[in-house]
Amino acid sequence: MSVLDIHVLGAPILRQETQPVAAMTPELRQLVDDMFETMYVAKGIGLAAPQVGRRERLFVADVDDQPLVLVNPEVVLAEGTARGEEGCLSIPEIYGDVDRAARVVMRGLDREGRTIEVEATELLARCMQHELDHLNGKLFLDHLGLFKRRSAMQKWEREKAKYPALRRALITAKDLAEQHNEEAL
Ligand code: K1U
Ligand code: ZN
Repeated sequence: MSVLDIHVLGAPILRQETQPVAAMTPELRQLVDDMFETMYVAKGIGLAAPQVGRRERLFVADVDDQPLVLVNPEVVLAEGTARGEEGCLSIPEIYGDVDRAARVVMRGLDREGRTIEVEATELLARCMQHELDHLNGKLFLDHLGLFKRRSAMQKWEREKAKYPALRRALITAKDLAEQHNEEAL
């Protein structure tokens, strides 16, 4: 498995259309596994394909130790409204309160290409809607009011200097240990 770079705000892929997946293949299962590994290293609860530079319509999530893969997701039901804080692995250090449906049911394919339906509330419902937005080129900032969005963008203007290539390379525990060993020599 590999840890992939995460594309950050400003990278065109985050605003582009995604393509439905025709069939799950070994290559796409590998992508799913790499996305899980990347999400865990980044300490996120979700990750969508455009965030790792891919156009496939799929995302992964893990809330409460329940890994979820949803390919070609579609909303079957959305009801109620709930406001809650969101972050984004593609916009590090920026947070904002977003109104989402309180309960959703989404249908899609799992890692093996079987049709599944997932019913969710609370953090999982929020996360799934955030990830579906990524597949539609939308970011949580787009849900903020003018004032909050402007101040988030001002903060991001400072943060983004850390990512000149508009990519976030994650450091794994193994990389850190290797760095430490090299310094000790
Ligand atoms: O898609 C992403 O950028 C991942 C994002 C998903 C998300 C977080 C919070 C609300 C909705 C969707 C993250 O995982 S950012 C990390 C984070 O903010 C978080 C991590 C653990 C628990 C709660 C939030
Ligand atoms: Zn995000």
